[in-house]
Order: sequence, then C-alpha cells, then structure tokens
Amino acid sequence: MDKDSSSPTESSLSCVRCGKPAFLQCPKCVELKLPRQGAAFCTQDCFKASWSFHKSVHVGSNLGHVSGSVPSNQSSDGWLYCLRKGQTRTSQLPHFDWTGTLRPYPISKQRLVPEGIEKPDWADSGIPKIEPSSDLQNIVEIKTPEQIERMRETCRIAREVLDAAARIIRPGITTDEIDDVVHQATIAAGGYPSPLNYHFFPKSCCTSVNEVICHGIPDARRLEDGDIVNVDVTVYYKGVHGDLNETFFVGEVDEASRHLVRCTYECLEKAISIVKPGIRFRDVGEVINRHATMSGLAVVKSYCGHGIGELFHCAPNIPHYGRNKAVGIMKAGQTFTIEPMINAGIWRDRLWPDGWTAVTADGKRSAQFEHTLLVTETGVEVLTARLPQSPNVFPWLNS
Ligand code: HM4
Ligand code: CO
Ligand code: CO
Repeated sequence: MDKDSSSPTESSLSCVRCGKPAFLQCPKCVELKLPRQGAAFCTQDCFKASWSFHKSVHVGSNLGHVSGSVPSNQSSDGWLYCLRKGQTRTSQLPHFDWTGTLRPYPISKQRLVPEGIEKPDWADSGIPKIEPSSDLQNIVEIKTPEQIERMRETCRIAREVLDAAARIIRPGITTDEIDDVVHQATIAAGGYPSPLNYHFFPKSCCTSVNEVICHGIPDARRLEDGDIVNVDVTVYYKGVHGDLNETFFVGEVDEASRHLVRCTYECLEKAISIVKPGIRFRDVGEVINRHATMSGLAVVKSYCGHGIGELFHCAPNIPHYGRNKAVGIMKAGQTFTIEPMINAGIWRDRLWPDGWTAVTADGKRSAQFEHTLLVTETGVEVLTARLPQSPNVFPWLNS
C-alpha cells in the first residue's frame, strides 16, 4: 500500500469505502497510472474490505480499444450478443436500422448471487410472480414507519453502490466492468441487484451510453473520451427496493452534452421541489416539460417514474411529459421514483433487437437522473440523496 505523497498532512482524496480522508493509494492503481480519486483508502482495513470489487478497476485498464472486438484481456468464449427473450444469443452483430453510431457488444455470462442473500421472486425464473397481479398496481400504498425505515436503509445502500460505480468511470473501462462493480458492491452490502433476471434482463444494472435513453445492457464496449453514460442501480434489501440513476461524463465532453446533462439534473430537482401532500402526480410532467422545452430539449414519453417498495415497479405511474393523464394526488407515506429522460433532438424512442435498449429515434444523445422519494407531511425526503462522501462528478455542484 503506497502513501499518498502529494499531501503529507492533509488529504484531498476520500476513501473509496467510507468517504473519510484517505492517505493510502492502491499500489496496483499507481502502477497502472489510474486516477488517484478512485484508488484512495483511509486504512488497510478499508482497502482489504474493498478489494473484491476495487480490483475490477485494474482489469483491462491499460489495453487499447480495438473497434468491434471483444476486449483483448477477455476470452470471447461465453461473450455473445443479447437478443430478445426466446431467441438464441449469437456471435454475429444482429441486423438493425441503427439510429446513431453506437452498437451493441457481446455480453459476459450471468453473474451469481451467493446463497444467503434474500432474492426477489424473479431471481431464478426470470418471471416476477407477485408483482404483475398485485393490488399495488392500482392503489398507491401508504408505507408504515417500519417499511419506511427499511426503504431508507436500502436506498442508502443503492446510493453507495452508484457512487462506487461513479468512481471507476473513465475512458477505457467497459460497461461490463461497471456492472461488475455494481454487482460486487451490492452483494457485499447483503443486497440483491434487482435488475438481474427481472423479465430476463441479463445484468445487475443498466448502463446507457450516448443515444441510449434507458435499459442499456452492460457489455464489452469500452467507454470513450467524450461519451456520456447513465448508470441505473436498484438494490433489493430487507424486502424492499431502492432505485436511482445518474448520467456521468467520460473524459472531456462537448458543450451540447454538458448542457443536456445539466438540464436533465435540473428537471429532476425542479420536479422534486413540488412534491408534497395534495399535489397531483400529473403536475410532475408539467414542471419537467417546461424546463426541458425552454432549454431546447425534448422529453421521452415511453418510460415513466413508478411506485416502489416491496415491489420494483407499481402504482403510481408518473409520466415526465406535459399534458399527461396520470391519476391521483400525493399523500404522506407514499414512495415513488421520478426519473426524467431528456433528449437533445426529438422525443421518439426505438428498441434495439435485444428487446431492452431504448435509443433515440434520431440518434442524438439522451440523459437521465433518478431518485427514490418519500412524501412526508411537509414535503419530500429524497431517500437516495447524495452523501457527503459522494464523488464530486458534477461541476455545477461546485468544489
Ligand atoms: S428492467 N430496469 N426497468 N423501468 N418496468 C431491468 C432494469 C428495468 C424497468 C422499468 C422504469 C419504469 C418501468 C419499468 C415496468 C413492467 C411493465 C413489466 C411492470 O423495467 O414497468 O415493467
Ligand atoms: Co427502469
Ligand atoms: Co432506476
């Protein structure tokens, strides 16, 4: 373990595991010249405890990207293109009228969750059993204080998992490596990564690059300087789900993309600011639509915010676009997500042959931010809020 030589008494770096000031650098990261912020630890104990997922940042880090190929540190065995449910995976790029320049890459084999971690009912079969026919698809549950406390715990874990992913994002890493960090950090906390095998979704999180709107599948593609990437994390822990996502910059990103991502962040902030008992769910979309259209951007209509708790997706349905017909009025004790997807060009989306990846119809970029929220007597509690130790990756949040 190397001492951080630049600052003998004060550290500008925070520990990858606990967020405390960090004076130790992972020696492997130093050798590979990896960013210091993602490689700093306060103590040997935190370094050792983080190793199972931290080590994934070393893999393939110094290998050049060969366009269209599987990363050269991986065997191509077991890496196949994902096709929609019922179709056999192939080693050939499927035919499609691609809307932009992004293409799918092969995906690695399914990750395992240790015995002893409580799993949702789709973990083995790929089919949610309770969720589709639950009464909670029609009525918006008022959570008990005990359910709310479990939601707080789970959402805090989900935040820490997303932050672990944020810390490794840089040009050259694959979205599969992001998925591995999400998977390992989730199980290390005792949770199950909710997306894994939900309606046969093959990975533990969604990674949506550039023109991908949402539900991008982590694969062998390496992030490139100038990309934007959304990472959407949902954790199942103590019988409840916590769901959040953020869109990150990869290296130096152009001004139009910085505008898109910042505006999308602001759309979510403005939407959260109206949440309190008595507000109509349909008003969320008015606030988002106003800010997006005033900024020259468009709101995605096909994917909405959703109720969350003991179910991953339930009532209420919360559209992000204007003039929507969402039913119901917010009440204290309800929990749901708001997760606007905002496009640089037109609002229309199309689906890739994998049955999951939603892309913009015009191939221009899309950004998204998401929080899980609790309606309180006086307003709102952001259950997935940033923590003091969350990485400083958004320039507008200053310092
Ligand atoms: S599936 N993330 N998200 N997201 N689904 C794997 C990772 C996933 C979703 C999703 C946002 C809103 C709604 C939904 C949803 C049905 C219709 C089957 C209940 O799937 O509502 O799924
Ligand atoms: Co989703
Ligand atoms: Co989400």
